[in-house]
Amino acid sequence: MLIRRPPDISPSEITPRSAYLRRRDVLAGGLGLAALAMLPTKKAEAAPLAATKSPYSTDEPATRREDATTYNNFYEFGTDKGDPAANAHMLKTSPWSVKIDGLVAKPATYTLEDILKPVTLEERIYRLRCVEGWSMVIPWIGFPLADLLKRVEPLGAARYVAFETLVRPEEMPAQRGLFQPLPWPYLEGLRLDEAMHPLAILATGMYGETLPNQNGAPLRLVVPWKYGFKSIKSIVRISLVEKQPPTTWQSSQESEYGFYSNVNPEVDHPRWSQATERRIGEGSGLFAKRRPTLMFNGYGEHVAQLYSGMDLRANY
Ligand SMILES: Nc1nc2c(c(=O)[nH]1)N[C@H]1C(S)=C(S)[C@@H](COP(=O)(O)O)O[C@H]1N2
Ligand SMILES: [Mo]
Repeated sequence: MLIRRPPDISPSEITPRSAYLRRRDVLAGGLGLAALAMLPTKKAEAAPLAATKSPYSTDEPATRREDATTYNNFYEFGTDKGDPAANAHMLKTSPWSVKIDGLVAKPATYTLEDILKPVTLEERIYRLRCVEGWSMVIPWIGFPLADLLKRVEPLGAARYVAFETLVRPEEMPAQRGLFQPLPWPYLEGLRLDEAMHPLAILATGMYGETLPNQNGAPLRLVVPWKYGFKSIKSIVRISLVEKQPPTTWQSSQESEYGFYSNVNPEVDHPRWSQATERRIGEGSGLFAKRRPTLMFNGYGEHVAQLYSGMDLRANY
């Protein structure tokens, strides 16, 4: 038998934590509780990912991993913050492929391994600001979205990038319920120059390990200067297009969520202010400390020039 060292093992062969936990259940059934008690109690998290440090990282302290993996928005698994952590183990993330099509010279359907082979993974510690008024600091592991887009060679007519999450009702409970919180598939989009910006990454990991399903495994977008909902999870399709593509939140509530969705403390959501935010882990309820929300979530020195001359009230 061929014994392979870790660098030869492809990401899809690494046992996800959910599969590990299911295996524990099987073991518990077969061996009885006494035997289970003797199994190592240390949780086998997904394998560590090697990543280089990035100058784009914030030096703010990271949110506790426990909070970032149990307080989530991933409506395919339910609308409560705890639903994704409770249900996302049902999602089968391997094998995984992403179709890249539209206005490109080299359309392709890449497996996750194809996508990761040529890239250098970096750790990017970014603030994530949800439109609901809370924020986190998450050490992502990923690579620039631009690296993947360049591989398929966008044509001159391409002006926008459309992203799609999978539709798999057997594995995503909110896609089969009577109450469907959103239309599926979940859709997002960026202007091509936003997508090519070095701050926009595709993440495959966080906290030094492969992404937990509830955070968007195996591949999710992270656009740190925009409200969290732009950072679409579990991506299966990326299309380069000429016209501004529809996005899920815009089509479900046009007056509340625009295409740009840049973090902007000066433009209120119609039902609440966007001037401040609560950092998850810094108290709750009446005692929650509120921080001022920063323009472009604090990334203005890098991205403000993308919007020079634009009215950011009209293009919210
Ligand atoms: N497919 C999909 N992607 C999604 C969402 C979703 O419901 N479905 N929620 C978005 C919202 S509103 C936020 S704030 C972030 C949350 O990311 P996190 O749970 O990793 O913190 O994911 C975004 N990506
Ligand atoms: Mo959000």
